[in-house]
Amino acid sequence: MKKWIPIASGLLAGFIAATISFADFSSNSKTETASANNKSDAEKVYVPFGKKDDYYLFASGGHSGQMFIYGVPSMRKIRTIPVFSPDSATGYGFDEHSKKLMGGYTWGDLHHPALSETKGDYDGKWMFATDVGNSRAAVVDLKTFTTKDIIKVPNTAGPHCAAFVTENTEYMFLPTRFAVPLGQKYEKLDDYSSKYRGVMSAVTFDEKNVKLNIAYQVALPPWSYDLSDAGKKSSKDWAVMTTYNTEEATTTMEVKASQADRDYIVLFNWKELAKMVKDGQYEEVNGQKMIFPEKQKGGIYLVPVAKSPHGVDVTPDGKYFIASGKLAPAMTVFSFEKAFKAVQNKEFSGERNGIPILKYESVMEREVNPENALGPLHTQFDDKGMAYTTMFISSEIVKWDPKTGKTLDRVPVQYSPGHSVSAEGDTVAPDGKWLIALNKIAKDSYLSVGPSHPESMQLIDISGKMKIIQSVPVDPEPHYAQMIKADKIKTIEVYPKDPNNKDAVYNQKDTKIVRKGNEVHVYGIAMRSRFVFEAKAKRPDVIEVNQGDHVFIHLTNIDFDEDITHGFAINDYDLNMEVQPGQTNTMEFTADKAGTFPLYCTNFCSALHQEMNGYFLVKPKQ
Ligand code: K7E
Ligand code: CUA
Repeated sequence: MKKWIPIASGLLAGFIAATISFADFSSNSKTETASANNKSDAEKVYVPFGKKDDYYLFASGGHSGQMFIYGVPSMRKIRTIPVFSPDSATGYGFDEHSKKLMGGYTWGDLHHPALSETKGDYDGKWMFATDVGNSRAAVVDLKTFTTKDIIKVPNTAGPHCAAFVTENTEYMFLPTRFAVPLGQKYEKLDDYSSKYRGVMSAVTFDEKNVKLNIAYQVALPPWSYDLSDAGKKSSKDWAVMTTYNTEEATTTMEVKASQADRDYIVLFNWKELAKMVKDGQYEEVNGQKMIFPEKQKGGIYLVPVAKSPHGVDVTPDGKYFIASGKLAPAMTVFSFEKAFKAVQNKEFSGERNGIPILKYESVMEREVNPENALGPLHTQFDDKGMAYTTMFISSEIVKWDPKTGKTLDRVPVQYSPGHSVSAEGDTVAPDGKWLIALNKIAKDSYLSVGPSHPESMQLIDISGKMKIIQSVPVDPEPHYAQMIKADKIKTIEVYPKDPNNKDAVYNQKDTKIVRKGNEVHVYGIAMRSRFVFEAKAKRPDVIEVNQGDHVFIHLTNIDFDEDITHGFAINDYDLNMEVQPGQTNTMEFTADKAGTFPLYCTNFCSALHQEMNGYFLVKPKQ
């Protein structure tokens, strides 16, 4: 293995320069090459054809705006779920429903997928995610693996610090990475400290109506909120989030936001905040209920932490939260119990922006500093409560005991892991068995595809001494992932008939083309291997409109057979959508181009798929 020092990250370059003198990077090069190198390793990841994987892995697609589904342990990629970006394969972002969901945006930056939980355990029903790029939140239905709702989160810019759900999915919290003036109106950067805010949104999910809602927001100081986690068991009413740039720098952040020796973890009691809102202790800001901690006191505290922290993770037993300082080579274990006592006894060392600061010594349990481990970012847990922390700079995973701070094991990864994910890792009862390192750099790992390489995911067997047994490339960018037992997810085979859907047509004889002025509504059917738009017409598979008409094509797939999906594309009209078995979907557009345009099924559905086409005729304006 080559010696490798990650100098690509601007954020960390200064730190590397400062620490290079004592960093022993050669320790990695002495370690055996971390690859699967014998038959028994290969057998562990081999899932023979016909057999299925034990776990689903939901990997964030970062700035692809999508989510990727893998099977574990085979690490076979199964599917892409488009969430915040359009996807021409499925027509996501082209059909009416998804176009509306996208809200006019064409990309997203999805960092942290979060499965819904019941009693602190993944329940396999829903998946949540947020978009750092365009400040949105989304929910994916795991019966169909499709995005069901997206909301724009006002007053915020870049909800990176999310989504992490509370024990029974009461809330997910969306604190933002970037501070902006409320409503993102123009304010001078010289007025940053007085006019800018970092806002935390508490989002609820209405399962019955499949709707996300913003319950309330908190106008926090103008700092960057980075990662959060919800409490568990005895700490279940609480949540924690890391924050950096408490220096309130407005330029050259990489230097100026790293000056203070300490930043903070924000510790808050969401039940108390909800009660404040119920009691009317908030102000209305751009339609949102906003708590201002300097005026509406209580429920929020600051815990000092080593400078520029990144991840914060609550242990499965809910007793501790562990912060990782990306610029300090240490993990800090804090005790919830100690924090509650410190709150009760008002053991404060001061306050900032009206938020009391708890005394560091009153809350800190221990500082953990594994030898030569650099750049700790995120921590996961196994079935015995042991912690696994990714080391971005020294490119390794360190296993350690939160109760003693003792280092137990370490394994080099290729290279620069951000997060890692363990099986059922964010629940009150992780499975152990597997850990996957989500690496930022994969050079040397796969066939070269030019100057830029994919990211990588390395599967690590953690049942004994940690060992990498598989490595797969992954598209940008796996920030975080969650791994859930496969049998918890119950997908449907076909969409059931929906008698209340006015756009659905289930019988060929009911197909019709309805004209109202310059609006044309097509109620059509897709079936193996033809389209029927109007059964009684001379050519049932042809749609004819006038130039300038506003066209709605409602299409129902009446093949109630698992996996018989049809597509619907109009040549040169830049339009494509899919209809899954039993599904009705609508495409809306203006027929502004006159001419003759073939329409066809894009999803290979039968031996006569190539015959599944027709014409879209647009009569020119006189
Ligand atoms: Cu560390 Cu966005 Cu969770 Cu990437 S974040 S690594
Ligand atoms: Cu329907 Cu191809």
